[in-house]
Amino acid sequence: MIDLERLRTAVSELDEDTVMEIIDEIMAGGGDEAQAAMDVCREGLDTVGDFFENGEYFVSDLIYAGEIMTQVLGKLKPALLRGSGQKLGRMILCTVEGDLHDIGKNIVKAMLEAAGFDVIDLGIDVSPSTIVEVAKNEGIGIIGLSGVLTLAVASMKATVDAFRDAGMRENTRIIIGGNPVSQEVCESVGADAWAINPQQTVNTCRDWAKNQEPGKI
Ligand code: B12
Repeated sequence: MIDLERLRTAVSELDEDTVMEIIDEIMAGGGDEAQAAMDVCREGLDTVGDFFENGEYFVSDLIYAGEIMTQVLGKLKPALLRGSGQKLGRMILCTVEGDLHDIGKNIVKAMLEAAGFDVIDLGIDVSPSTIVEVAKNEGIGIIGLSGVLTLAVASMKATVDAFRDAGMRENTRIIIGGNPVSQEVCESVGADAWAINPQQTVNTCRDWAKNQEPGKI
């Protein structure tokens, strides 16, 4: 039995050796706890954020936490990617303009790929015009926007507005996610849905992909 509490503490204490030891143990045991481990690591990162806010940790610690999580995702990915074998089509995913955080986006990407999406990952700090342009050129109707900074909310709104200004809003489904996102934010931004949990993200996008009218999105 994997000690997930120990994993949570190890992430919050930036104890890389213990984190990797537990992750290796999970993968050696078949990877069944991979999703639970990701959830616990996310909680550990929340504590890292709290320590940063209290002044106990510095930007260098945030960078180190990011490196640890990137390694964790790399190791757990084969287990997270055990997919359904379905093909759900293509969608765009990125972190919005002004925001460089991509750990959450990369987790969501792994889960969407596992579910059967072909994810066009535009990366971080992506401008509204770039997202609209790729959606238009590639004929993509499902867009996932990630952001963890408070300022990401304004970028998400600018992106939704850019789709409307381009006359593409009606044929586009937009889901937003990340730390500052809530039902209230979703409504103020004008997105179609929001999620904090990758599984909920997958369920919403899967519903959209299955219900889309051929040629419409
Ligand atoms: C690691 C980290 C960094 C790393 C990021 C490395 C990387 N490659 O991403 C680095 C060092 C680069 C960094 C930089 C900064 N950071 Co920082 N960072 C963090 C930290 C500790 C963890 C973030 C994280 O990865 N969480 C774990 C992931 C898994 O969670 P998540 O992103 O929320 O994703 C989940 C869900 O939200 C959802 N989801 C995510 N994306 C999507 C997308 C869709 C479509 C959907 C549906 C769902 C979804 O699914 C994911 C899985 O469950 C947070 C603290 C925190 N509590 O979040 C601070 C935090 C976000 N950072 C903060 C700050 C202040 C900064 C800096 C300004 C610091 C500085 N002075 O330079 C810079 C900003 C740089 C920029 N312009 O973006 C603040 C933000 C404050 C604010 N309210 O705006 C936080 C909250 C810390 C704090 N408490 O003060 N940071």
